[in-house]
Amino acid sequence: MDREYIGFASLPDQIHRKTIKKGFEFTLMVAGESGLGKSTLVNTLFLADLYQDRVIPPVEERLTKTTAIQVRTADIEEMGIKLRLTIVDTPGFGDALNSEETCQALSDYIDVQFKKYFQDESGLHRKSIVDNRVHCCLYFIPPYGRGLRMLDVAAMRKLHKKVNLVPVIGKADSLTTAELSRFKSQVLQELKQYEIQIYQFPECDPDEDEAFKKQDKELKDAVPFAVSGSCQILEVNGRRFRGRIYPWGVVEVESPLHSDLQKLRSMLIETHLADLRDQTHEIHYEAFRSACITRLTHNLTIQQPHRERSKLKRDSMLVELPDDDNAADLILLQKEDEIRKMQDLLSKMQHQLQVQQRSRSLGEAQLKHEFSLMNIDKSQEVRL
Ligand SMILES: Nc1nc2c(ncn2[C@@H]2O[C@H](COP(=O)(O)OP(=O)(O)OP(=O)(O)O)[C@@H](O)[C@H]2O)c(=O)[nH]1
Ligand SMILES: [Mg+2]
Repeated sequence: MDREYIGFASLPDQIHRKTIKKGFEFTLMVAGESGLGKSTLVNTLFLADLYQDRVIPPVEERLTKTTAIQVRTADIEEMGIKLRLTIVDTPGFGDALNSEETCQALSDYIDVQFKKYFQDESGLHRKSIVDNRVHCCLYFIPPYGRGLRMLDVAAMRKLHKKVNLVPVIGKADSLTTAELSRFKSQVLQELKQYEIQIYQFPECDPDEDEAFKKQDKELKDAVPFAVSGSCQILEVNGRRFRGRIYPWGVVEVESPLHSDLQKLRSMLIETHLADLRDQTHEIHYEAFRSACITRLTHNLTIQQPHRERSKLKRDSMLVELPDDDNAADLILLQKEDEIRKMQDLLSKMQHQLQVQQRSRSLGEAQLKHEFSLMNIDKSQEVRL
């Protein structure tokens, strides 16, 4: 057959088709002070809409206070593309002490998902891993006050190296346009000042068309997204929309004039879903994974010659670890244990081999001795 090409040019298409067939997984977490509208927003943003074809209980306007981490998953299919969306709604905190505890629980949740992925990745069923890693965390900043509170700074710093942190200003309908603009600049400046790493939008490809570039710029300029949520559908002049009624008028939460909700939604689902997933895998998960491997290798090197001393050393290393490395500790100890078991098995096998070899050579020596007693040398033995 006369072929001018090998055929791998179709590889990207094949991979693309395979990924599309398999579908994507995306997990979004919400965090922040109690009563800022986290549960309302995720219901507004995704669940209420995503469930539109399903039979679900009606969403109440007044949601109850979230008291534990709630994980909800929806399988969505749009134009043949499958998306498994998981929302991790979390309890809001009230004071500094409470926020520390809650953030620890959120940090642990993220670590547990990383740990599960790490185990699955090194296991036998690597092809069918379910990716439950948290790909994005919307951190809710209260609209009142003059900027970030220390409580928010501490909470965000606890999470920023583990997850793509996207700051949002909750209940933004309580701010005027001018106040909002000032508040956004203040928040951005303080995020920089306190060295909080928020999700960095990738640079827009210069080859992209002008409309895309414009949309990309608008999204970047909207950070921190000012959002208002509502689970209530209003009807005005025959037009139905999601909104909030006030004595002085109506807030249309999906209108770009009233809230950044639409921008946030398109950033999460339409434009940056793949990048959020990539950054989770390449930056946050990689940091977790390499920390695990470094510690594992370190422990193994010091373990061999002086078991007792290394145990002490390992214990002291554990004491030195920051709190949020607890999950990494667990996985390391588990892996260490497995390796120790394998080493024990190996040394048992080696011992058995040595015994077998010894008994074989002992048998030979015995035979030689008997031959010598019978006055037969080795050459005769061969001839016999
Ligand atoms: N003004 C205004 N009120 C809102 C908005 N979103 C939610 N609310 C109201 O704020 C109250 C609390 O909303 P939730 O969504 O339960 O708040 P949460 O952040 O989940 O609270 P926790 O579960 O305690 O952490 C409810 O009465 C909502 O109707 C908003 O965008 N603007
Ligand atoms: Mg809630």
